[in-house]
Amino acid sequence: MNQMNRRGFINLSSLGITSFSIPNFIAKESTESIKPLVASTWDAGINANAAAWKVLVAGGTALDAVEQGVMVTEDEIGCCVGLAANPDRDGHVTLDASIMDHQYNCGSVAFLERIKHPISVARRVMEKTPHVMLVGEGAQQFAIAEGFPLESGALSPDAQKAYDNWLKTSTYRPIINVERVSQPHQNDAAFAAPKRFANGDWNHDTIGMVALDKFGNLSGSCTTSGAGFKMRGRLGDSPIIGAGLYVDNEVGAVVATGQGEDVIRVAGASAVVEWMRQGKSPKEACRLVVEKINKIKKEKAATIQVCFVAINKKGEHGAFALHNGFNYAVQTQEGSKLLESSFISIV
Ligand code: SD4
Repeated sequence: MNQMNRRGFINLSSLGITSFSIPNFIAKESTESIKPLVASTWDAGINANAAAWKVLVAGGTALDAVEQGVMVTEDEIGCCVGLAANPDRDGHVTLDASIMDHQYNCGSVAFLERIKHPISVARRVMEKTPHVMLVGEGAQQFAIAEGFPLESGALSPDAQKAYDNWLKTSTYRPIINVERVSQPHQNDAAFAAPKRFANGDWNHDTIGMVALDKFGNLSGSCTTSGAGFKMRGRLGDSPIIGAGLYVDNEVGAVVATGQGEDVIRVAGASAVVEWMRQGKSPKEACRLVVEKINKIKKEKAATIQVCFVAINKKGEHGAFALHNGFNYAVQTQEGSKLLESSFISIV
């Protein structure tokens, strides 16, 4: 958290303010009502949406779209999702992913090593096992049995560099998605590592995607390396159904990104869906849950980022974040766009 962020952070809840108007220049979310539609977290979502869109315009299902979409990001070299990501503090890349369809079917994997496409393993868990979640060695064994190749486990050259740098201080400060990479902390190796993500510009490690297909069905997916230099065995919200991802085909689909621990404690994605069930727009629903996290975290909210992206059955989309800097990608028949999310803090 840089000085600007600290000074600029306004804890509205502590002032007793629970609603406020969003300046027009950041309130860009649309209320268009169309399908198909796909929306993803962050700018990596542009490429991921393009792959999902191919599935959707060909008349495919939202489930296929959200799997194939995020696979693009899992494959991207130099991206923070997938095997090229930063390792945990013991030097291993461990991946989490989840997927959910329009019939409350869901699958997830967590603490998965050396497998390139965790999202596809999550889908196999959903479709081929009586379980929802497989973790660690068991998840890897299942993946191998399903024909997924076991990759080398070596860090990518950039991740190796970042890890070597981090080892100089081994400072563990799980601050996710707050720092702009172009303004890294001086003398803080924990923040130096994300500089390598020159294309993404932000310290984030996740892609979440939600889609509505031409049949009017919703699905969602989420895949992540979690948090760079995390404790070995740490899981965030992304593989936890109801926290990082939730889909209720009667209502809407939601994904989260940011500090997973704080998304888990409010069952974030599920909570956003419930607000939409009560008639809130996707953006309003996201805002209400972000505000709850803000209220719970008090002054500590200044040190974390939490963001939600939501779509509803009508094809409306929206997002809300604790802090400035979150964007999300949307593709519809009108084209592809990157939208800035509204947020609570002013930085
Ligand atoms: C986690 N929510 O593991 C993920 C991290 C994230 O961009 O979203 N990074 O907590």
